Formats: sequence, C-alpha cells, structure tokens
Amino acid sequence: MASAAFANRKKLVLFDVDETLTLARQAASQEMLDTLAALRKKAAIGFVSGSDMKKIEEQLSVRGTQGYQSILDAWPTETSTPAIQAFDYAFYENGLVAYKLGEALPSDSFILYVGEERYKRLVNFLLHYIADLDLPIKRGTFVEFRNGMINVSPIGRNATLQERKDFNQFDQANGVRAAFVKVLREKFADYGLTFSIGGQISFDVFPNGWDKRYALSRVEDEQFEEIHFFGDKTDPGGNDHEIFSDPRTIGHTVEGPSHTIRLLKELFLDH
Ligand code: M1P
Repeated sequence: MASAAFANRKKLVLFDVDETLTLARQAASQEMLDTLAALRKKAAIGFVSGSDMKKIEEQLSVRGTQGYQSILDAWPTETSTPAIQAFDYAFYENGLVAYKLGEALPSDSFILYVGEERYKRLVNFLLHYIADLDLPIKRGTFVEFRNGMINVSPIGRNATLQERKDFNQFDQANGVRAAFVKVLREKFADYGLTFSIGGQISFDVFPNGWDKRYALSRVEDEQFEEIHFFGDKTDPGGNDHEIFSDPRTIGHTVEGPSHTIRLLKELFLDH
C-alpha cells in the first residue's frame, strides 16, 4: 500500500554517492545538503551506493549546529541526522541493505547465495592473486566481506586519501583492476557473479542482477510517476550503468557534486 509520506511527492529522485553527491569517500558539502533538503519538499529522495552503511554515514550524515556528527560518533548530539533519516530511501550495497522512511527492509545474503565452499575457493584465489601483484605500496583489508557483496581492493581498504589517489592513477596507467576482473570472469564463470569496478581502489563482487537495479524492485509498491537517477559511472561497465539505462528510470549523467546541484536546480527547484 502506498505510504502517506509520498501522497504529495509522486517523483522519486535517486542518487549514486561518490562523485555524484560527494567527492570520493568525502563528506557532502553544506550546499549539497541544503539542496537535497529543498528537493525533499518536492520529491522523494534516496541514495543507491555500492558502499556499506559505515562509509555512507561518514559521508551523508547531516551536520548539526554543533558540528559534524554521525550515528557512529561516540557523542552524538541532538542536532545530527543520520543519512537513514535524511533520505526517504537509503540503499546500501546496491539496495541489498535498505531502509525506507527510517525502517529497515528485509535484506539478502551474498554468502547464502554463493555457499561456503565456493566462497572459500574464490577468496583463496583472490588473496593469492593479490599476493603476487607487484604494486608500489600495499596496505590492509584486501577483501571486505559485506552482507550483499564482497569488495576486493588490490592496495587494501586501509589506504589513506592520498594513497587512494596515487593507486587510482597507477591503476589507470597499468589496468590492475581491469586485468584482475578479466581473470576472475573467466576462472569463476560458473559462479553467476558480476565483477564491477565502481570506485577508486577496489571492485565489487555480487550475484548477477544484484546491481543497483536491485533498489528499483524495492520502490515498486509506491508507484512513483517518475524515477530519476543521477550517477557518474553511467557508461557500460560502470556501476551506475544498469540502473541509469533501465526503462524504469530517467537517467542523468553527472561530472561531480557541483554538476548534480546545478541539474537539480534546473530540473526541480528553480521554478
Ligand atoms: O563508489 C562506489 C564504491 O565506493 C567504494 O569504492 P572505492 O573504495 O574503490 O573507492 C566501495 O565502497 C565500493 O564498494 C563502492 O562500489
């Protein structure tokens, strides 16, 4: 049954996070938060990220008057608003972990889909492959196990912001991740998995079909008149491509957060 919260907001606007609402792995600007708050008066809003909840809360929690706060801080104040509350829909891990109007929706499990034995073969291969990679530097957490996917990083997820940028440049010149996923697609062809390069230092691995379109199945009950999607990696191969080109959405390609703000003003706010 349609929620009363959407009675006067028949459009849904969904956003990728990194390089769409924020710079990669950084907090949203005040201008972005203000723009989203204005938009929310006219349309339902949501984000769809490959990232997990911890990272998104660092990026999208709304700062209060007493400074930046997140639900993960030790001393939250009354002025902080977690991302789950600041958006009508919060879709983490492509929507496998989902909240609607602050309430959790049922989630699905990567490990149940793959099975322990097959997962063990996959993760053993990943770790051997990474051990044999000759990169300028390596850090820690090479495989991050999440609810609806795993995330694999040749440099390791503990890399600092500067180390991320350096790896990203190295990767663009040397195709480290592209070569890695090519091998995986061949070697694990029978696993039914998608290997998707979405961010700067890693790639996501999830069952076929559990890309960002998964989130669309979770909004069907509201029968929105229009569903817009804004993302930066909308070309084929990018992790926004499937939802961007899905017939259920009106897709918008952006070049970064300031471009997103400009488009939101033009399309929804300046009239
Ligand atoms: O931009 C989305 C991606 O963000 C992170 O990628 P990276 O750490 O490589 O920049 C990850 O959370 C990844 O899962 C996600 O798809």
